[in-house]
Amino acid sequence: MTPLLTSLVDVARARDAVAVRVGDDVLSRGDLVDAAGRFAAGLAADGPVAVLAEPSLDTVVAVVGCLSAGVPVVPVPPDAGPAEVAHILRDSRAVAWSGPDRPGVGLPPVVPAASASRSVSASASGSADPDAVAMILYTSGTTGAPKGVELTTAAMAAGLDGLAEAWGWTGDDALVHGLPLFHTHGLILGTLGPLRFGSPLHHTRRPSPAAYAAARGTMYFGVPTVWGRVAAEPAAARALSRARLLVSGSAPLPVSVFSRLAALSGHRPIERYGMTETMITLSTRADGERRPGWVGLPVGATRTRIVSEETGEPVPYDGASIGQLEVSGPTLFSGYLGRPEATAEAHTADGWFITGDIAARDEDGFHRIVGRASTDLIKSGGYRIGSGEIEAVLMDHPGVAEVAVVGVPDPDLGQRVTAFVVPAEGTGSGLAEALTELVATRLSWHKRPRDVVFVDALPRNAMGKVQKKLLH
Ligand code: MCA
Ligand code: AMP
Repeated sequence: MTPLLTSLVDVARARDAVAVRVGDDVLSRGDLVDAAGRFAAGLAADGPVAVLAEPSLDTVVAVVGCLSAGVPVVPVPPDAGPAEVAHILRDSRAVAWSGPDRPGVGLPPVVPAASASRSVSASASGSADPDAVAMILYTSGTTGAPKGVELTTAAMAAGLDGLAEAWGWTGDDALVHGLPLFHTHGLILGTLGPLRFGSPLHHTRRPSPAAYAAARGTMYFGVPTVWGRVAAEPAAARALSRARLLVSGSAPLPVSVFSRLAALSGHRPIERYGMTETMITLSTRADGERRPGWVGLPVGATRTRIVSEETGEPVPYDGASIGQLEVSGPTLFSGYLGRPEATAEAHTADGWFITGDIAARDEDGFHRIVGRASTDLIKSGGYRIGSGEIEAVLMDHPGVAEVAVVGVPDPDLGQRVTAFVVPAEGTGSGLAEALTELVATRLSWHKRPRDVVFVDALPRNAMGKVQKKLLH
């Protein structure tokens, strides 16, 4: 088993080199290993640790500390409201809390020890069980509260190595991004990746065009919303011409953004596709074709197949025939924490993971993502948001008689969370603002409806089921 944070194993080499920079705060390789060792030594129990995942050096230290101690990390979104935080803590059975105190958390804080009794370099070199769950990421489904996706060290390592091979990612790279540290993109690819390959990370706190332009990196990560904003600021986009690779993922990159970015920066962006449950499974390559609207070839040992939704049979690989995308390989999650039925439902009888995305593949193995099978999963700004969890919160408001939440196309965010509401009788003004506020404070800021549309009735079919495709 290759260690996960390989670059930290031989930390004596280049102790003073920069490992991570967040905004203006910098941590050297040596200081990161020491601080993570003290964090690990301060862990009183062996269970999962909830880490408030603000973009900060403290978050990086906590994550590396947990990994080196062999306890699962549970990243908590910093904008999560009390209901969402309570759900994550309860569901994950976290035993300790890392980060600024929050009302209602009720877990003992991690107090780093005065000295490191556990060696990060030793654990990074593979003493921890590669098949043990190392990370639990909470992600939305079509119904109910977010589920905990269990990822092993082995899955994360395989996922990162596949990307290194596809992108030519080495210790000579310097990575820049400003993505949240509670999802696969910003945390596993964007933080553990640099620590595995020894390429310093510069996290810009926010993924703004100005911050990307001011940073000096060889490789930049962004979600399509970020690239759309960069492409809209020609000076910022031109400043990225000195980079080696611009990488887009987490949602579809509009062809117009691809073209504009290419024209301004001289780089045709790499597009890659993945899921919290699977790591990144498809990507174009640094040394290969980059085709707008297409997400490329299987990464590493990943295998894909596309099956007809009607017949369950494979569709022809002609670039046009579409079906459900299924994947298998060493980067898959080990299950939804405590939900064996949901885990089983997400897999075929022969063990392939059903992504829920609709795709096509051409004769050369290139893949194109066409959309999602369900209207109940929304992608807004690269965040995956389940309509069911938002509907449940909105139904709790006395002013709401009926509600349906959908993603409406949006030029900046890809999709905009939109709530169609049948108001209860006698409801006064200010309801739209109250509903937005309710979701923002109970769940997360990024899950709040951007629009609330009042309607007399929701469109329903003969069975009484809301026809979300008619709402836009
Ligand atoms: C933000 N604001 C707030 C709060 N949070 N105000 C009050 N309370 C809050 N809690 C304010 C900000 O200060 C800002 O105001 C305004 O809201 C908008 O903030 P901004 O961050 O620009 O938000 P946005 O425009 O809504 O978001 C765009 C974004 C964001 C920055 C691109 O959506 C984002 O970070 N997306 C990344 C999602 C991601 O990483 N997904 C990966 C999932 P002002 O402008 O006045 O300052 S992993 C995955 O998908 C797989 C595996 C994969 O393939 O990668
Ligand atoms: P999450 O688990 O939050 O990472 O969301 C995964 C979902 O994001 C996938 O099921 C896709 O619907 C979407 N997604 C990720 N990358 C891409 C991409 N490059 N193109 C289109 N959709 C994407």
